[in-house]
Amino acid sequence: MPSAESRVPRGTRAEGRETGAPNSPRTWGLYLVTDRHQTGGRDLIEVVSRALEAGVRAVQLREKGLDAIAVFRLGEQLLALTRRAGAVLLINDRVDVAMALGADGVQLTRKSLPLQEARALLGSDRLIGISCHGLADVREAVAGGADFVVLGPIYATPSKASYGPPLSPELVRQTRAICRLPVLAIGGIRPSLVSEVVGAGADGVAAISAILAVADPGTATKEMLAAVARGKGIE
Ligand code: TZP
Repeated sequence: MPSAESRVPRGTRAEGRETGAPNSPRTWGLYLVTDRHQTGGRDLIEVVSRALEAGVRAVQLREKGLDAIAVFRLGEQLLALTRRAGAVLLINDRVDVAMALGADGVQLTRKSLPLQEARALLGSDRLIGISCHGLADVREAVAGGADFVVLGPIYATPSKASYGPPLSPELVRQTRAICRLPVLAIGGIRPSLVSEVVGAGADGVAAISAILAVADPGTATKEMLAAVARGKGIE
């Protein structure tokens, strides 16, 4: 079996975290989050591969309600695709699955292992993103040594009713003021809303339905990436 090092593409881990290197969360632009229920009956792997071909550089495997073995099997397939595309794969919540796969990191939520425990298991080379729903979460993520935060839901989203009403782009601004980590805005993000969150200080966006639920995930990916680049004044 190849070593963990040989399975990780160059520039995807610690060295890219804070420097703005190619696979730093600061430069991902779009962080694609999976949800097998939102593909309109299409195969999830197929839809994600369209997005990767269109330029997605970071994918989060977030499949609620699956056993560890099912998440692991999906992760194996996605890891092969992300490696080929030079993208990173993070696993939602399951530190054990991320380690078993040799994935690039985890996305932790309030219900996950505490950040310090996850870091002790994963080491400094793997990315740890924290899902934040307010400034208290952000402060905790910063203090705990997270690599980046995903903040939301910023706008109303059909994908996640459980976190209550949308938070607003103003929270992105407040987060930027207290947090030097890369910040990705999530929740109801569409290309037309990107300039608002990037203008408020987000380094990029995360999305499910805008990519997975549309007829053409490749074109949607390109539009989202272009919107982020425009918002950041890169194009
Ligand atoms: N966390 C906050 S909102 C959300 C998650 C996982 C769902 C985002 O889905 P969509 O379809 O991009 O609004």
